[in-house]
Amino acid sequence: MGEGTWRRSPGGLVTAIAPVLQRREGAWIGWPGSPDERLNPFDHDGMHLIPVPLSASEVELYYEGFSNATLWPLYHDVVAPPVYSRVLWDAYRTVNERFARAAAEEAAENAVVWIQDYQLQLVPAMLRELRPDLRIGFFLHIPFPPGELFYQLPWRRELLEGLLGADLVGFQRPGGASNFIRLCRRLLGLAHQKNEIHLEDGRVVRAAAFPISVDFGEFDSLVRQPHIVERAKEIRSELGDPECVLLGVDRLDYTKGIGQRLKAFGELLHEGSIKPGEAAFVQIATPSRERVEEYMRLRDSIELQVGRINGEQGELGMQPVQYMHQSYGRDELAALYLAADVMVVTPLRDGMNLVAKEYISCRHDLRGALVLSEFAGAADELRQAFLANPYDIDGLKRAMLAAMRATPHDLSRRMRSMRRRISTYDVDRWAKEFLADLES
Ligand code: GDG
Repeated sequence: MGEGTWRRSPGGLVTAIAPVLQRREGAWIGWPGSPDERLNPFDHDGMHLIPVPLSASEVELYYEGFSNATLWPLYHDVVAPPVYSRVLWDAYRTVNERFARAAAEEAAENAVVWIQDYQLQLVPAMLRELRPDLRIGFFLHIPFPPGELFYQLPWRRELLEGLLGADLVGFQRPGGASNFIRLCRRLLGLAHQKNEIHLEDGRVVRAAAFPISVDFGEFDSLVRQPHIVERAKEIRSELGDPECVLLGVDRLDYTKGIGQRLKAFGELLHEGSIKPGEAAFVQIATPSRERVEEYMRLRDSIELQVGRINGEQGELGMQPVQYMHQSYGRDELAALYLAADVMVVTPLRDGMNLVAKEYISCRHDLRGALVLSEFAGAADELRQAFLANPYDIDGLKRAMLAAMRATPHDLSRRMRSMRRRISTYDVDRWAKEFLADLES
């Protein structure tokens, strides 16, 4: 494949890791993104990439199956029913083994290997078995569930033992780390002291929170460029220059609470709290995991909901909800953030949520309001957002209205303090702190 044909996959993990890798001289071992493709290692975008192939059936069983139909819903409060299937599990183990072998072959003597996310939870132990000389870190980008949910998993012991192959296991929130430590005690009978888990062979595994962040500087300077400022103005005028632009940006995923925020917005219009033409809601729903059944169902239900709201509350030439099932470039995304008065981030459960932090990074004008779910990891740090429980539609409506009606003085006070936080704890600091802890 030619250099020009590579595209980054959307989503939080890639957004977070790419700048870190570009700044260090590491290699990234990963799946190139299309089935049955065998490629040699290559350099792209300042990164050394080592492709690990997946067959079409592995994409179905390992990626769409065990990763995204079993682990993803289980780890997100079972907001959709997880699929438990031994065939999927076998594929998960096989693919994890392949990644462990690839890392074992690539890593230099005593190198540091940092394994990312729920698709690879068996790799730490498999890799340690092959290469005991390595320093192994693992970071989970999604929530780690409490025992009450994790116990459902037929392979719960195997997953814990897989993670315990690492020297350091990182989570987004302190709650994830303590869930993990407690499970190691209850399920495996392992003792712990504070955040150190003591294994029977004398090894010590640390578990701690490292809240991930964004490249604050990149967004901050991007939105100061004239073409982005211009485009933001253009977006508002294309929307008919409403008083208020509300924005949602998510992968189309059932954990993101897109239906809840649309319901809240629809009710506000219906009951007249928002007047026709006063506000436009732009929902970018990036296509994601389109072959997983729950995602197909979600798409249908969101599109039905959007049609209803527009059909009932719109007028000819004026649709209150602008729904885009498309993927956008960085610049357009930044312009959208800059154009939005209210950013609406309402996941039912989310490891962190980078979109919330990206919005804050873009608002050097100290305008704009963030409505944020209490169930996003980002809510720990962004206390000055308009926090809401997305299951409580009335509460969500109140938060959205409060954000729309807030005074410029209130907004700038909130924004300044949130920007202070994100500019200090950016993605580089996240990586440095994790790696420093791992290497210590
Ligand atoms: C997982 C965890 C955790 C979205 N649409 C487009 C686009 N995006 C980018 C956003 C943002 C990223 O994708 C989404 O990140 P989130 O954090 O919001 O959500 P997940 O994808 O679910 O990420 C999450 C994250 O990992 C990191 O640890 O925060 O909790 O679920 O960066 O900007 N980017 C472009 N076009 C799009 O259309 N270019």
